[in-house]
Amino acid sequence: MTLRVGVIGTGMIGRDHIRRMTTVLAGVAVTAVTDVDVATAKKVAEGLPGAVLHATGEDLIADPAVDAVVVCSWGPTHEQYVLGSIAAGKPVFCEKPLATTQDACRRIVEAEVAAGRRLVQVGYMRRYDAAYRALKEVVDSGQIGNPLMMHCAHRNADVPSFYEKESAITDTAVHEIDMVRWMFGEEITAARVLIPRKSRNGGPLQDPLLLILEMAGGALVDVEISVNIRYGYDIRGEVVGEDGTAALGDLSPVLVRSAGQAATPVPVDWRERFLRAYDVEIQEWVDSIAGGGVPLGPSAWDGYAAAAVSDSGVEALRTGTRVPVTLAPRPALYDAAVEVPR
Ligand code: NAD
Ligand code: ISE
Repeated sequence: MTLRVGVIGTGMIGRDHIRRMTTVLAGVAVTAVTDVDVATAKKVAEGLPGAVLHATGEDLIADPAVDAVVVCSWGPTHEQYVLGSIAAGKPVFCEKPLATTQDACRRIVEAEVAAGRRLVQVGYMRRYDAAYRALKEVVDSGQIGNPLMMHCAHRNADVPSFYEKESAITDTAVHEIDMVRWMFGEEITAARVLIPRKSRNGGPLQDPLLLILEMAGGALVDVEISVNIRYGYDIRGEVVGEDGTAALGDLSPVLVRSAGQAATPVPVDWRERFLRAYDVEIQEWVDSIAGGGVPLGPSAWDGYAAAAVSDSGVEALRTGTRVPVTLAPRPALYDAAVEVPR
């Protein structure tokens, strides 16, 4: 059986997910698209034989030829489309963040709990990345002892002009926020932000930033967020345990020795670095919901928990203080939701 998917938002990641669903993955077809940028959506639809171009996301969700929805529009529009999909009883894969505030994510969690079944998956793709999965296996094996700290770096060569000061937390570090909840299997309890000297490449942004996260079990996580580092897209992570350390390995399969230098290519952007992770993520989503199953990846609860930490991070950035994270009680629908079944 082929899962018929409608895609809302045909921007950068929308087009990338359409490409993988139509040319890389199995058991899925894109049957409908929409975007407020009608010209782009029309062009995308023309390249998809049989696909319908809808005027609105609501029309796409209601289309009987759409079994499941993929939301790739801007963050502030996610809530309305995820709630619309839940109301229609259709599975929905929503790119991160689930919504831009924890209150909006709460409303999604409440709607899903009222519906009585898991319909939502959030696009936190690092859980599907081979390097992160290998790192988690080492941590879980106990080989390096109890994990005490994690050092992370999230570096973008540059960011779009609409990227704001808070985006460093809400749009960028939110990946680390989700990843460490999964890596450590526990919640984050407080956030702080330290502000170093400003990069001349950062324009109006405060760039870089250092986000410090406190884990429920006492471990500390530091995240360097540099979004105008120019040299490429570089994602780093090292867990420090009692008896050893474990880090994400070198990412390029090739090391070139030439003209007196040994060099490894650095990915240009997230599309290149996480290419395979996105493929695995969407294929596992398709396989999990085909035939009426439930999505097994990052849940609406995970989206809510990440947004709550992100809200604390934004407040810490604004106030320069340590800001605790307060989570609502987790509904039973999400028991064991921090762990991704493998
Ligand atoms: P983009 O600006 O390239 O594309 C977003 C598209 O959404 C645009 O074409 C815009 O016209 C459309 N849009 C805006 N409002 C809409 C509405 N109400 N209805 C329909 N379409 C609407 O942005 P992008 O980089 O593709 O990011 C989109 C989403 O994906 C964001 O939430 C972003 O955080 C997320 N993202 C995730 C990753 C990842 O690594 N998982 C990477 C990049 C982007
Ligand atoms: C973008 O939206 C992503 O999600 C990328 O993975 C991240 O590296 C980038 O900073 C975000 O703007």
